[in-house]
This record gives sequence, C-alpha cells and structure tokens, in this order.
Amino acid sequence: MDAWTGHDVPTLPGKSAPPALFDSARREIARTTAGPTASMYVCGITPYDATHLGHAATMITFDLVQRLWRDAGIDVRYVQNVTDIDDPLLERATRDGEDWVVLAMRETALFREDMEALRIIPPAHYVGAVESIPRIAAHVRELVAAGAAYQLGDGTGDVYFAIEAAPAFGYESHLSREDMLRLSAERGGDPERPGKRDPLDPLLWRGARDGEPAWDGGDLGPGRPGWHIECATIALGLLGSTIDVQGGGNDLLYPHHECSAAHAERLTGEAPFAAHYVHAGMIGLDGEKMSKSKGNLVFVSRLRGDGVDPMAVRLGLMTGHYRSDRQWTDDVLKAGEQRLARWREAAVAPTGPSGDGLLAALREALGNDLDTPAALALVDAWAESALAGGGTDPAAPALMAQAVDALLGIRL
Ligand code: 5CA
Ligand code: ZN
Repeated sequence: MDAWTGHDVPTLPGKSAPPALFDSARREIARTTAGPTASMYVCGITPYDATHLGHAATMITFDLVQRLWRDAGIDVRYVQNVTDIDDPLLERATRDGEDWVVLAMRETALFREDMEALRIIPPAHYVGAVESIPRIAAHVRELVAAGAAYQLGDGTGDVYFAIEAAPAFGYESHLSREDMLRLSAERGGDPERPGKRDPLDPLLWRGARDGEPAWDGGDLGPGRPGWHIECATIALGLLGSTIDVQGGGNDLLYPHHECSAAHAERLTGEAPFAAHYVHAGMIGLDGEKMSKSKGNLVFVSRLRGDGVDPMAVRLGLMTGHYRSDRQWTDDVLKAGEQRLARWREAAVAPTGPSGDGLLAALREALGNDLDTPAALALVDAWAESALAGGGTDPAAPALMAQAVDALLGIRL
C-alpha cells in the first residue's frame, strides 16, 4: 500500500558515525552497521483506532534512527507494516457495526496524515498483512513441511509453530517461562488452549470461522494469518535474512518479536534475524500505558485539530529518553511549545555560538543510543546564548535550524 508523503531533509556539512543503539538480545549498547546500506523493519499500527501519542513516540524513535543513518551517508532500506487483519480490528468493527475494511482504511489514512504532520520520513515500503497473505501462507506451509509447525487436531484448521523447533527461543527477551506464559496470555496468545504441544506455541494460521474473513491457504485450507508470521514474512520478503534493526515498542518484545525472530530464523536457517532488536518505552497517561484497549488515549489528530503545532508534540515526545516508559501530561506539551518558540527565535538571531560545535555535539549525543534529552539541552543552551548576544558566528543560526531539522525532525 502507499506510505505517506515525505519532505526534504537538509544535507548537513560533514557526516556522523552510524549510531550505537541498545540491543535487547545482547542487553548492551552497540554500534549499528558500518554501511553502505542499513535495513530496518518497524512494527506499525493495527488500524482500529486513531494514532495516539504512544504510536507517535515509537515512530519518532525509528525516524531518528533513519535520520542518523542518512546523516552517516548510509542508504536506508526501511519497511513498516500495517496489521490490517487481526482479532482486535474485527472485534472493533463488530462492536461498531462497521465493515472491517472500511475501518482499517480510514484509520490507516489518518495515521498517514499524522505521520506527515510529525515529519516522519516515510518507509520505502509500507505493507499490509492482507496484501501479504499468499506469501505468509507459503511460509506457513514451509514450516509445516519442515516439521516446525503442526495443525491442531480439533478440526479448526489452526496451525501452530512448535517453539521446540527454535532451540534459541528466549534469547531476545530473556524472560522466565513463567513470565512468558503470563505475557503470552496478556498479549494475544493462547497458552491455555488444549491440544498444543507447548502452551507457548504461537498461532501461524487461523482456520476459517463463520462470520470471519478468510483467504485461500492452499494445503492449509482457508483462513487468515497469525500475527508474528506476518512481520517475519514481510521483513524477509523485502529486506532479506539479516536485518540491522527490528523495532517497535517494548510491549512487543515478548511474544511478538521473540516469535517473529524464531519464525524467520527457522525459515532461513540464519540467525540472528536482526543485529539489533530495539524497543521504545511506553507512553502513558495518568500512570497507565496508553493503549486502545484501556481507552486512555491522546490522539495526534485531536491535538492537531485543537491547533497544537505538531513540532511541539514531537519535541514533547523527545523530552524523555526513548527507552524509558514515560507519561504524557499538559506540562510536557507546554514545555514543548515553549521550547519550540525559543528555538524559533534563536534561529533568526543575527549570530550565535559556533554552529559546527553544536552540530558535532548533537551528532555525538544522538549517536549515543538516541540521547534526545542531551540533544535538546544542547540546543537550549545554544539558543539561550544566541539570544543573549553570545557568540559571533553569523552562519550559526541557519546551521542550527538545519541541524535540528535534519537530525531531530523539527522544522523551525
Ligand atoms: N500491529 C502491531 C505490530 S505488528 C501493533 O502492535 N500495533 S499497535 O497499533 O498496537 O502499535 C503500533 C506501534 O506502536 C507498535 O510498535 C507498538 O509497540 C507501539 N505502541 C503501542 N502503544 C504504545 C505506547 N503506549 N507507547 C509507545 N509505543 C506504543
Ligand atoms: Zn509486528
């Protein structure tokens, strides 16, 4: 499907080193690829409701990765999916008496608008689950043929992945079996379902049910794809067997990313699926994770409708470090608005402290696991100094604006 429209990203003088990022599997910060290309797969939305600030924060995180790679002269191959068929989408459509296709298309269209407003560089490939079904079904059949998957013997036609076929299972999330069982139940799995070889085995193919959409699965029979195989198939098809970054929020670490990696590694025989598994923290409201199921949402489109500058929203979401779970409050937004106004004033100051110095410091801060709090503080200090008449570099204000645009995605 179509992604959204991009915008020009200024080219800065010199170049940075590829960023170092925290990898959940190795549990350390490590330098990403040396180039000349880098590949990234990010788990996108399930379009049954509007884009909230949690989605936005995660998309901004991986937008920063893309910006830093580009600044390092690396050619970026970026793929993002849309889970345009899954239980939550069907449940919402049924609840509201709406056609699930119409619901998915409407919310995906709104997501595109929100991404554009937040100046997120679009992925090269924006891919839906539905359009990928023939490839997903082929992968499921391959896993069955290889003995890594099995059909449940209860007549439903449901097919499960056997985690015993993935000896390294658990290397990404490092969870105890008890935690895996709990999270699997909380996050779309079915550990209690009778007939599975292991309660943790994830669904690959759901046989057709009355009243649910279904597609041809060949030998699998009609049905629809499981969630984790969707992302494994889309990533493998467009990016190949070892990608540089697999990204998403930390709510996806287990079971989603652990299972996607296990599927992909079993299909290709190559491991690890991703050199870096990168997870963004959860944005919360009133002390709870912002989530569609809890309903405690602040929508990007709502803020835009209220006349809030999307750049202030972006700055607000970058105020904390991407890996920390953090709260969205009115004060976070207010601080974002004030900061934006101050930076805009400073960008048209006649002179400022060294622009080259600021650029080098920004590259270093962001290259260190996307340290946006440090980066924002650097620009704040530069702006205060420029506005106080400090510094004699007449080119600095323009360079500051360009650097903030290219590296942080903030258009002044
Ligand atoms: N379609 C699947 C991924 S394949 C999915 O998780 N969809 S989602 O709509 O629930 O989330 C879309 C993206 O936003 C995912 O990367 C998810 O991890 C992230 N996300 C969801 N809620 C939050 C939140 N409160 N804070 C930060 N990121 C979030
Ligand atoms: Zn995914």
